[in-house]
Amino acid sequence: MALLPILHYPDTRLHTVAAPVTEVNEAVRTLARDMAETMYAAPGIGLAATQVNVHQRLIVVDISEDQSELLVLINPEIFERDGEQVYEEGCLSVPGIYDKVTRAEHIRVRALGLDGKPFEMDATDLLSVCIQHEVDHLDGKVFVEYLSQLKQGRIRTKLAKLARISA
Ligand code: QAP
Ligand code: CO
Repeated sequence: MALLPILHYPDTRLHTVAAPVTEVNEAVRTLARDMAETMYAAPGIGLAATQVNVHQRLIVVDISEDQSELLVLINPEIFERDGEQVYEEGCLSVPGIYDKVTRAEHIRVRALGLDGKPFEMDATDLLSVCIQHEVDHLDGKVFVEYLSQLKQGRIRTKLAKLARISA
């Protein structure tokens, strides 16, 4: 097991579009385990491979209170979206920043599991927000890009200052 370093906005590597996983092998399973460990240690409720500088389509999500409901989605595809909800989002790549984002209320998702087998699932509420947020990372998109240019500028300035202090 290993904790992986997380990229921080505005690192341009967060804008990389991830490539599909071509084979669910031991290396992919190890990556999923290390990502779950990294997410739980933070603690967080979702992490995309992009955030640990691996540009493959893999996300881990666990919205349970007690880290008991890990979901690993490989090559996730959201193929239905209905309704709207607003949720105050955060991101392990944008520490200390939280803001409201409007997304679909209900989604249907197709993905491969750790066994390499395809499955489909429904998600609503927080789980739906979390999956949409993480799939955005795989497409090179960070949640702050839904905010106004003014807010994005302020967030960049704040995180650049923090990065200088911790360097
Ligand atoms: C994405 O985010 C998410 O700023 C996952 O200092 C967030 O796990 C989806 C975190 C909200 C839906 C709703 C953020 C931890 C964790 C921070 C996270 C921080 C420490 C964020
Ligand atoms: Co995020």
